Amino acid sequence: MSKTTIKSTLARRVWDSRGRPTIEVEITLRYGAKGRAIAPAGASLGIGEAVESRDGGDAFGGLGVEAAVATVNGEIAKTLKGRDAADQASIDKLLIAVDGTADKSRLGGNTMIATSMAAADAAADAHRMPLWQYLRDSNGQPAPTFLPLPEIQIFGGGVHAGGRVDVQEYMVIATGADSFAQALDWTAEVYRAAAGLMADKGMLQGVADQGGLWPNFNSNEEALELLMRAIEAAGLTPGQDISLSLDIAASQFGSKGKYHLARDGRTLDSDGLSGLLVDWIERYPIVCVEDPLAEGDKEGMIRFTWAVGKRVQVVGDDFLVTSAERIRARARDKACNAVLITPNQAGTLTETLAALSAARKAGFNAIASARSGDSEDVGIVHLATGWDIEQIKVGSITRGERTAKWNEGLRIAGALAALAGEDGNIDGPLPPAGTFPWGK
Ligand code: 2PG
Ligand code: MG
Repeated sequence: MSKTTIKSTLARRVWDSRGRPTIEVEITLRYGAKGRAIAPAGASLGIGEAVESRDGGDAFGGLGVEAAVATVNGEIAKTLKGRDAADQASIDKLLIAVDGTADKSRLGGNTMIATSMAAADAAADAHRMPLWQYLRDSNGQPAPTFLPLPEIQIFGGGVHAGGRVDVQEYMVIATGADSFAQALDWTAEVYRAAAGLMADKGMLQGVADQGGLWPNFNSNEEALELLMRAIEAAGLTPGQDISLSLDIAASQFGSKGKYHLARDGRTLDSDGLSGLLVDWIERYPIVCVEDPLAEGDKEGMIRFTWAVGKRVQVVGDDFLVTSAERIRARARDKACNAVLITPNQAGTLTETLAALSAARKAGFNAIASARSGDSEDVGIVHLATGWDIEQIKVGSITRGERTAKWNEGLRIAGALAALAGEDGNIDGPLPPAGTFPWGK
């Protein structure tokens, strides 16, 4: 028996940011240390993601998690009792074995990721450390030297905004910022300026799923134009201080050969969509494009990456689904050059870390990501910092489930400074020069 021996595992049904049920798992260890985690949920799902356990039926549109809660309180609690929460690989291996499916559909990816993360959180608590620090310490690594560079949504779109525009996320990256805190400051000014410009035109109509402004635009490109004006109105220089990033989430409006841009009233083939995006990249300071083509359009992804991959991050989200195997295969094909690391797509922490290692071997940059249906859980910020992930994406700079993460980043920045004897940058240093294609 050690201080990280699992005594009990308990699940409860809680709520996510879309007002949908989700599962929280709480693990208690032998001498009272506790950890917990809440599963997030995506709206734009990749085909290869771990499958969620949802009850079906009438209640909550079929999205209930009673079965998942019962599984944790019964089968999983029994399996984990007496196991070592500090041995993450064994805990996750057990969960995978008990599930027994290739897509995690028996226990549910939501059930598994909440359990897996809760175990890590409990082990950290037993060591009286925040999770980011425990992740380092347990591997004998020194304290992190940077926080992830934020990628922050200004306009929502796609399935996060009822299809009002086709592009799913219009984001900014503070490519000129000197610190994590400054990146947030600048982005908050851009968000405020964008809201002001929208209000002046009578276009301000609330927010989308992740707190980005509602995309009340007449074309997909109009959002880019307004974003440029907002950056300038905030007194910042587009392309220097602040650059643009898009999540096209192309699988949501098309597949190989046929992409229907409803807002623009046109249908493009793979090269047509690629060409449109390359044109935008030439005319706007876009440094990052996620899922530019559909997850099944590998040839299109290869051609797009060949065209812009030297200067732009081509990020696989639905295209890679945080799978080590897919990252390896698609890196060989040169079908993208960066990866979104989204733990609930993988289903366990160990598999998420394996995906990150595969990305490192492939020379890909990584972006830790929350989901569009999220909660006050801040685990993703701890993983990003503890694992040296160089970027993070958790939605906009509004709404509690988003600010919970940014604010936790600020706390971690303070903790890193304290560890460095207060001499460090209390605003949170960012990854070193040479990390990103844009130079800083
Ligand atoms: C994405 C994510 C997060 P969702 O596509 O990148 O923004 O959205 O959680 O709906 O898959
Ligand atoms: Mg995405």
